[in-house]
Parts: sequence; structure tokens; C-alpha cells
Amino acid sequence: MQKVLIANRGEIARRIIRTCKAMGMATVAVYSEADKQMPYVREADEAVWIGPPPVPQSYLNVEAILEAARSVRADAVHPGYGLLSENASFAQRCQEAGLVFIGPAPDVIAKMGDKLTAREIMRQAGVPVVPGSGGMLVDADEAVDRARQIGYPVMLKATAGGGGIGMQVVHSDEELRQAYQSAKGRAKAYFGNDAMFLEKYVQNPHHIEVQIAADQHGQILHVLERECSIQRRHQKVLEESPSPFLDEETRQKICQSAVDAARAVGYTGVGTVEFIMDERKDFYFLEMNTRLQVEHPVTEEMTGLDLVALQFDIACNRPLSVRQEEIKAHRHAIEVRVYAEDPETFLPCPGKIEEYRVPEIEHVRIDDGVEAGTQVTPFYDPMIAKVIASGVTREEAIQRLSEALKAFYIGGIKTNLPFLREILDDDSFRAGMYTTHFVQNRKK
Ligand code: MV4
Repeated sequence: MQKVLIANRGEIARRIIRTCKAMGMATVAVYSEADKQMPYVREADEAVWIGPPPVPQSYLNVEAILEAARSVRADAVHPGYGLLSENASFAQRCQEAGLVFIGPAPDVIAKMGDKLTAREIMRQAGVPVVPGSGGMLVDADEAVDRARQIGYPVMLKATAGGGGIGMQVVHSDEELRQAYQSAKGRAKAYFGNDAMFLEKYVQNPHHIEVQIAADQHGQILHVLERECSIQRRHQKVLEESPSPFLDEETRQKICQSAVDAARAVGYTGVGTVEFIMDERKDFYFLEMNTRLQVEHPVTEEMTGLDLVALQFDIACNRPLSVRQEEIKAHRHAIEVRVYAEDPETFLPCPGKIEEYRVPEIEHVRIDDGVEAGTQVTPFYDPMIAKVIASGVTREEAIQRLSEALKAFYIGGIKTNLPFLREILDDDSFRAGMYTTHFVQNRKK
């Protein structure tokens, strides 16, 4: 593998370029009309224009991206996260064009993209799933019957959903009858697939995910967990690892379940198995993300591994050289996401970054895609930077991250930095006592 086209933008494009350079591979950036001046475009060895700013015409434009890869004679395509990263037909098209897609096989992406199929595969493999309705619901009457068997509250989910989209909590027969039709309509409009299923609603859970890596020689490793409970409306805000909520015995169990999950689908590459965990520390499979995640640096800073390098090793058919016993939480790591948004309303706040001063602190890593003068446009995700701090203890990591957030200055646009600083000062956060309802329940 000599030349990699990165089918993404911003901080993740930059992050992938960094590892490619370290591994001696050439990089090709693709960019829309809005991204000409972005740092990642300059930092890549080559750059190809793929279209106007809207994503359907640029970063989701499969034909333009494949044509770009052909024109530069790239060997591989790294999709990053979001955009085309979990698009099975894109992965298939790459393969057909003779390009190595950095990710699992197209059929694995497709199976895990269908939440009901994923659930059924995991159930058969002995991975715990939330008690639920079995298959797809036929109509509202059946939904009510199943909900009564499961017991309210239940969660109505779209098979094609995921990441919090297409799901709704319901507490009664009446509410379910109402929700059923409207949720089905929304699923149809969003995903072009209105298949629905039910699960018992797990109240006030922890959101814990396990990083896994599987090579093409049958070796599957877990790279421990990330605690992702601090989120707002399904947008993650802070992730940390190790989870302050897990004891060693539960950690071993959940990580083993993640390995079982990966084996059950024939996974290859780097991936994440998402679980919810209740206060009794019972955990259930939610979904599997078949891509590199935004929060992967938490795992990297904790273990010292380079997950993007592992992705390339696996794609090049090299056996994983690290062994399970060598993967350890050497440090505690915490990441926050800095967004261009109004800290009061949480609405995206695009505009020009006039001033940009990043903290330079030992054991603080900044993964960003912008610089002074960058225009944050309304066309793309408003995430500006990730700040990742680590320490020998959780307290040390928190201390460093607090310092970093105080020293981070972004002028010209509104950001959520004040909100992030508040979280770091919160007593429940400092005590490691929080669930997915943390932001919602927070006393201001
Ligand atoms: C759930 C759940 C509780 N019970 N399913 C949200 C993201 C997607 N991956 C699945 N999610 C959830 N599924 C059952 N049966 C809780 C979540 C959930 C969540 C729900 C409401 C508010 C914030 C949340 C954060 C993480 C997970």
C-alpha cells in the first residue's frame, strides 16, 4: 500500500495523514469548494477537488470520490468517521474498483447497519441483548402485545436507525399506538426503511463501548472500554477511559462480550461494540460501529497504541503484532469535543475563526482541523477540535484537561468551551458518578 485517499475532511483527515506519513504512505485529500483553504488539504501530498460545498455533491459523492482515487492511482481509501464510513455499497464499489477499503467487509457493514439483524446475530452468539420483541413488528396491535409482555417502559426503535436516531421511549398502550405510526413515518422518511422493533427501556444507563481490533488471520483483540455517558441529545461531549464505573470483573466480561460480538460477524479491522449498562452492572449489546470513532484518541492515550496504524496493518493483511496481555490501561485519558456552537442554546454557530490559541501542555493532545482564519461553514459538522488529556490517575487527567480548557482561546465565533469547563468543575463528574442523564440533570 503506497498511496491512500482519505474520503473525509477536517480533523480526521489530518489525523489519518499523520499516521500515513509515519508509515511511509503517500496521502491524497479530497475537498469541496468550501474546504480549499483547510489545513488538511495542504498537509496531504496531493489534493483533488470533488464538488461544491453540500455533502451530497462532495463528500457523499461516490462517483466523484472513486474518480479522484482513479485519477491519482490510489491503492486504498480511508473513509474516516461519518460520511461514507458505514456505507456498505461504497465499500463494495471501492473493492470493485480495485481499491482497499479501510474497514470491514461490505457484508459486515450491512449486517451491523441493520440493528435488528445485528441484535439477532449477537443473541445467537450469546452476547447479552436487551429483552425485546424478537423480530420486526407487523402492526400497532402486535406492538402493544409485545410491549405488555416486555413490560413498560419500552423503547421503540427503527431497524435502520442508530446513534439515537429513530428511537422513542413509550410508557403505555396509548402512547405506543400513537408513537408507532409517527415513528414509522419518520423512519421511512429518514432511512427509506420503516421496519421497527421494541426493547425494554433501560433507565438511566451508562453508555460504555469496547474498542476491538481483528486481523485477517482470526486474531481478535479488545482494546478496553470507553465511558461515553456524557452526551447531550445523542451528541457525545466527553469520553473517558478507563470507565470510573467498571470493576475489574465486569470489565473482563464486557470486553469478552465485545470479542464474541466481533467473532460472530466475522469482523476484520478496528471497530467498536456499544453497550448500555444498568446500575446493577448488567450490560446489553446496543450496536456495533464498523468504523474508527471520533473518540478513538482516548484509547490511544490510555494504551499507547495507534489505532489508525492498526487499521492499515490489518488492511495490508499483516497479523496483529500486539498481544492481548500487552494491552493495558497505562494512563487515564479524557477527551472533550469543542464545537462551534452557542453555549446557551447549543445551536451550531458557524463563522470565521479570527483567533486560535491552543494550549501547549504536556500530556494534552489536540486533534483539530482548523487554524486562525478558517471559516466554520454550516455545511459540515461544527466540531472544531478534540482536547485529550491523560494522567497516571483520573484526577491528574482532569487537572490537565481543566488547565487546557482554560488556556484554549477561540476568537470570532461562539464555542461550547464554557460548557465544557462547567462539566470539568461539576462535583458528580469529579466523583465519577454520572450516567447518560448527566447533562439533562445537571444543576446550573
Ligand atoms: C437504549 C437505551 C435504553 N434502553 N435502548 C442511544 C444511542 C443508541 N446507540 C442507543 N441508545 C440507547 N438505547 C434501550 N433499550 C438508551 C440509549 C441511550 C440513550 C438514551 C436516551 C438518552 C441518552 C442516551 C445515551 C446513550 C444511550
